[in-house]
Amino acid sequence: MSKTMTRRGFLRTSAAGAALAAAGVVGYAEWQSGRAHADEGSAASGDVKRVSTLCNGCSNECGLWVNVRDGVIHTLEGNPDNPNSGGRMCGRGHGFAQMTYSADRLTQPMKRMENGEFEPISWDDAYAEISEKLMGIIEKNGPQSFAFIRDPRPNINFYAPRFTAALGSANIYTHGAACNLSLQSAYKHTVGGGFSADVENAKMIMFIGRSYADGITPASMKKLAELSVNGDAKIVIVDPRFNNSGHLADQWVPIRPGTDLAMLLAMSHVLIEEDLYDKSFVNDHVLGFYAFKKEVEQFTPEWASEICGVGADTIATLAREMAQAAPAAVIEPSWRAAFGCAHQNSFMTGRAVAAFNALLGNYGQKGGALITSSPSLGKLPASKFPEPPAAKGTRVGNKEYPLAVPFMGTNLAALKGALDGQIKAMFFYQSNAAKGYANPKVWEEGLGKCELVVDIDVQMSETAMLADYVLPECSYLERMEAVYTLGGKKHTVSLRDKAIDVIHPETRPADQIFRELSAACGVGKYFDFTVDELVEAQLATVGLTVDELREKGIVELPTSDFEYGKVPEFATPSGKIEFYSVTIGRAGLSPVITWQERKARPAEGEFYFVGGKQSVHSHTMTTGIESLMNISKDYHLERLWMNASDAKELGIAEGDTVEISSSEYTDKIDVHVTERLMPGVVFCPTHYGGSSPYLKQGYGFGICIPNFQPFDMEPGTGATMSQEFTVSIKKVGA
Ligand SMILES: Nc1nc2c(c(=O)[nH]1)N[C@H]1C(S)=C(S)[C@@H](COP(=O)(O)OP(=O)(O)OC[C@H]3O[C@@H](n4cnc5c(=O)[nH]c(N)nc54)[C@H](O)[C@@H]3O)O[C@H]1N2
Ligand SMILES: Nc1nc2c(c(=O)[nH]1)N[C@H]1C(S)=C(S)[C@@H](COP(=O)(O)OP(=O)(O)OC[C@H]3O[C@@H](n4cnc5c(=O)[nH]c(N)nc54)[C@H](O)[C@@H]3O)O[C@H]1N2
Ligand code: SF4
Ligand SMILES: [Mo]
Repeated sequence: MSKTMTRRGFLRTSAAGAALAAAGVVGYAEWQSGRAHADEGSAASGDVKRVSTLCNGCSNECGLWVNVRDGVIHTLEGNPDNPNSGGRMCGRGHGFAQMTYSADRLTQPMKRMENGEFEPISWDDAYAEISEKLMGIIEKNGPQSFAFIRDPRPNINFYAPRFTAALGSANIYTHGAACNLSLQSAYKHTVGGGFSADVENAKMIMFIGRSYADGITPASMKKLAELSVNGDAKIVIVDPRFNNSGHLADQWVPIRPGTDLAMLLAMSHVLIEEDLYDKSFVNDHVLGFYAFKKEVEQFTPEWASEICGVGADTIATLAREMAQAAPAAVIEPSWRAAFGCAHQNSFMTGRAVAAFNALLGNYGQKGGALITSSPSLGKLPASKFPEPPAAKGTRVGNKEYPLAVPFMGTNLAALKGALDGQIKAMFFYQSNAAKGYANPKVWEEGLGKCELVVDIDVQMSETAMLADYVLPECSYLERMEAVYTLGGKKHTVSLRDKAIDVIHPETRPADQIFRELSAACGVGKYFDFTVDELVEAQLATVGLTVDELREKGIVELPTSDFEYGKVPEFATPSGKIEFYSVTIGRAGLSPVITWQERKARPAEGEFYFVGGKQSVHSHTMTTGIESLMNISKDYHLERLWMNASDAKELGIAEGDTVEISSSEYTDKIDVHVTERLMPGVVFCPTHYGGSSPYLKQGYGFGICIPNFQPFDMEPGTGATMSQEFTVSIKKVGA
């Protein structure tokens, strides 16, 4: 059976959507006119309320206040008490609220028919059919033939693992393999977990392929802007591209993609060779320093310069300046593009970042690298609400990729499992895996081999198009969820609350979907509670009631144990920062931090390829939002960046169309000629190239980067290696 959406199927379901709209459901246009109406009669308009909730435009989940007039979302404001938003919202947050009123939303459960087309199905029938198929698959192949992949947010982090465990499967994954699995795993095995940079107090800060002004979190952006304007701190951006944070920086260090490790090793070489490292910190808190010292003897700035393209003097000077500013000097932990899941040496690059910070002795210091705790919440009383036992099996992928952070795992192992017949049923929640976690044609093949694919989404994403059943969740403004906690220097709790009633009567919140679906699967006893009961139990241990939290929106807890100057505990096997790791050695990788090449290197005439975020979009999911896509279209944000000298050589001018090819794929795209990118590298935003005809705004606009990426996984972690390919470029039109 073909799982590719047919044009006819698309038209038929649009007709179903139109029928709903005709039945009086509010659409985007009606929302706008409703808002205008509410504005006109603001004094007279009856019901005005302010609801505190959390944005769902990205994983930052900023706290916000929603102003609701006459039951319609009117405006959104950042909640000033929220450490993630600092009282601000980004453009995506405002734009994404329109999802609630989007005409492209899913409004009813959909089922793929024998002929490959989607038809509406009732919830009861959907639950009955899904549970029968799922339980049949599990009975025949065992619970380990079922896998669940989700974007990890607090609410689904409660429901999805519980559902998976209730069915006896250990195969629960996050999207991490396509985000920051490599570096989070590196930090876990080197310093015991993630860390943050104390931006506001830094005297020198280096960003390696991390741009606060593009991959936005409002609070970080505000801190960086303040540091740049008010302070005398030195801000360094290491990036093949002069990204938008470059405007706030003191120095741009262009570097060849996937070679940051060479520069980091050479900077460590300088600190050790010139006796500039923090000896007492290293003595007390580092394991394997002498093995590392011996290793980096060979990694001189001259050696690194040949590989990464940064001048040897620049490398040595940067290392010395960092040492001089230490301990208020830090390499920011970064997030995705450079070494979150990009290259075969991304894990090693993360280790080298953690090690360089250790040489500066900056852990726990003002302006350095901070390891902080998070608040812990109460649990549902097991006596009243039975908890499923932990699954007996080992998660698929854990054996081959033992270094992956356990919370994340590698979802690509589930895909491999589907390809080789081990996984037969796959569920997705808020996850467009088939468009963004690895090459889409491999997902299409893997999901095509599954006997059951279920996707819970708010719109007909590319992954939904490959599913057998698509279950429509109501939007984030129409539901209440489990408690959200934020750790760090301060501890806070907040709530995603329901701002308005459900607009489309046949959409449901996740808690209801899991309660009903688990009952259909015969494991309903593990979900026999309401979301209110869950929240109440979670808040019990922090001494808050739901109403108190609702009223304040965000509540700071008095219990953070953070203190500057206190060296944190390193949750590694040795309790020290491990420059040498037995665990990593056992996994078949070098136990000591050392040099490792990237895999794909351009042949003569080819280019390195780098991707990155744009401030107005989140991954793939905002490309259905009209107001955000209008910005992309008006400013041609989809274009491929190319250095002016490269363009000249290839006879390419601004706006020309080129053919771009990798080993996997060829497409066409217009070029933006710029000096903001080093020669030999091309850059493209990651958001575009939508292929779901249901999402009309983004359909066919720009290129989809994962199409160009071979299917491959990083050794040790199983991350996707999103930039391990090179491209050739040819002008095809002016
Ligand atoms: N092509 C491409 N791939 C990428 C990236 C990229 O920018 N482009 N970014 C990478 C990174 S850094 C990450 S973290 C991952 C992110 O990967 P994902 O978390 O999968 O992010 P999206 O691709 O935006 O897909 C999110 C899906 O959730 C759906 N959704 C939105 N709101 C809701 C909701 O309230 N409920 C439910 N049930 N569904 C909802 C959207 O419609 C969409 O289909 O992707 C990685 N892969
Ligand atoms: N606007 C927006 N903001 C977001 C998100 C979003 O989708 N949109 N998603 C959130 C999420 S989940 C994530 S993971 C973060 C991502 O946040 P970031 O990791 O900061 O995001 P990117 O823009 O992907 O990458 C930043 C820079 O890395 C550079 N780069 C690429 N390869 C290399 C390399 O090999 N070496 C070096 N030194 N630089 C390189 C790119 O040129 C780019 O300018 O953003 C978060 N915030
Ligand atoms: S950064 Fe923007 S999109 Fe993300 S949660 Fe905050 S306001 Fe929403
Ligand atoms: Mo991410």
